[in-house]
Amino acid sequence: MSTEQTADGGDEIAVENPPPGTVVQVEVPEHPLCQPWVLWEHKQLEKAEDWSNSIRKVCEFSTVEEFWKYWSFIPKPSEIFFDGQSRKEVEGRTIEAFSLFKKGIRPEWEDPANKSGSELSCRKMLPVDILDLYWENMACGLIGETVDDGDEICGCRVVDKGKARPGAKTLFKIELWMRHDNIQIAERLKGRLCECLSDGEGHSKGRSRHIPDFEYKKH
Ligand code: MGP
Repeated sequence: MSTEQTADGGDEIAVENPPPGTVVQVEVPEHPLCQPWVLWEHKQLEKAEDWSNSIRKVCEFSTVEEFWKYWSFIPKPSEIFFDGQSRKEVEGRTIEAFSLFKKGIRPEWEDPANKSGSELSCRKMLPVDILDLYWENMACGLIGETVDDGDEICGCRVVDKGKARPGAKTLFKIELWMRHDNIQIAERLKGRLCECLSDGEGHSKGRSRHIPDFEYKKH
């Protein structure tokens, strides 16, 4: 028996002298996340409709591979949020926010994990490609546990705050929700979050870097 590396240089696999020309099927174990996460969508509410009706669970995942499998099928904010002309419908629904939360925590203030918590939020007219980048970087930073070194974060949201009438300005909100109302913890997480968000944001001529500025508030 010999061992070979997988194409991505990852885990070694055992190969037991296959005859030449044989297609060898190998099961490479998936890479578990520290904990399972759930992605939610929030549809645009009709007037007087209850907030909790706006929330729908989209998927849950507990490995890196599952995350990317779902992520590549979920619309990017730029594909559906207000772009200065309209919001785009997804299967008859207009989505105005996505939330990514640890499994077991609903993306609402009323959940016991959020009730006495707080949030960092950044409300900005970001170019849509930067919005997509921030959303993906934030998701990866949370599920990869690079932003939080404890269990302070409950989840995050990306919200379309545009007025959704032709000609109106685009406006988006990025939020990080925390378990506690503690400004010192929030400041620490904010530093790491800002670093994480702009990862991969190139400088092109005539375009300055977007510095996300976060405000802290208790729920
Ligand atoms: P928001 O999207 O958090 O925006 O909530 P913000 O910054 O509070 O206000 P705005 O000026 O941008 O509109 C918008 C509205 O959605 C709130 O005023 C609530 O009516 C409702 N809402 C939002 N959240 C996150 C919750 C929640 O967790 N629970 C309930 N019950 N209502 C919520």
